[in-house]
Amino acid sequence: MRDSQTIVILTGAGISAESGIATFRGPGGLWEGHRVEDVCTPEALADDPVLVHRFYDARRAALAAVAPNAAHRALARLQAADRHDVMLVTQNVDDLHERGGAAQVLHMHGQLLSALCARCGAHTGWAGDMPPGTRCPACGAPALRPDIVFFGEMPYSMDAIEAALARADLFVSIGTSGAVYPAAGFVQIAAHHGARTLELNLEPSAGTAWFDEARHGPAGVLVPAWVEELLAG
Ligand code: BJW
Repeated sequence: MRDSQTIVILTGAGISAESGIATFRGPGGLWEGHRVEDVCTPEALADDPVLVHRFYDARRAALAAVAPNAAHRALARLQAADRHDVMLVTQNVDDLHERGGAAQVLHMHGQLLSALCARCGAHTGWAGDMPPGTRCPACGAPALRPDIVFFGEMPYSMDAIEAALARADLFVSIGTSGAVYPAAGFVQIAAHHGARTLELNLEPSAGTAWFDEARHGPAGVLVPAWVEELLAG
């Protein structure tokens, strides 16, 4: 393996599963009988704001009871080693990469610990509950919502991510089902631009055939082993 590669890493719910956060499409993926596709839409927020805010209040509160696992820590070690140019992109809205020591993380689907003002667009750090009608600290409008990218909304940092995918030597997808776009299409973009592609997931994802190599097993085992291999090379 040659030195100083540009590496783009995409993580999904599977990397946080061993920390005790349920994945979306696996066992325990339903919340009070609702699919994520029914709760995470602008229409659901407009029609039943109490339900949507309660869903995110519960998930925000649950962060206090979980901790980063060996996979989060291994990716932080890879960044800290500074041998490679590593962009870490996560679909996860938890803060386990940061608490695991990652120096740089792009949260393309938003963050539980942030609030977005639907009126002025300000982003504000947020730790507690957020009932419908909570006032924005920036403009005062009663328009705060979870800072989460709902279905039909544009994920964050797409220009930076697409630019990194175009110059990547290696693209690695960890713990994601490949069910949700645009993230599910990153492997094709990276491969189109000449990157080698690697999947690390519990089981073959929907896009597994697009990857040059796929390793299947728990992230807490696969990711530290891959990082050690990369840093030893
Ligand atoms: C383990 C493990 C262990 C378990 N170790 N692994 C028709 C066709 C194509 C696209 C569309 C379409 N209709 C609509 C769309 C677009 C839509 C979409 O993709 N819909 C699909 C459902 C079809 N996408 C959007 O609307 C997005 N916006 C958009 O497209 O804007 C337009 C655009 C145009 C051009 C360029 C760019 C954009 C927005 C998507 C927003 C997603 N939001 C959510 C919820 C918010 C966050 C939150 O509340 O947490 O994000 S949905 C949910 O799914 C969440 C996740 O980030 C996302 C992905 O899920 P993830 O992470 O893959 O989890 P799972 O549960 O699916 O999989 C876990 C995996 O881990 C499994 O494979 C397990 O095996 C594995 N695993 N344990 C390793 N221990």
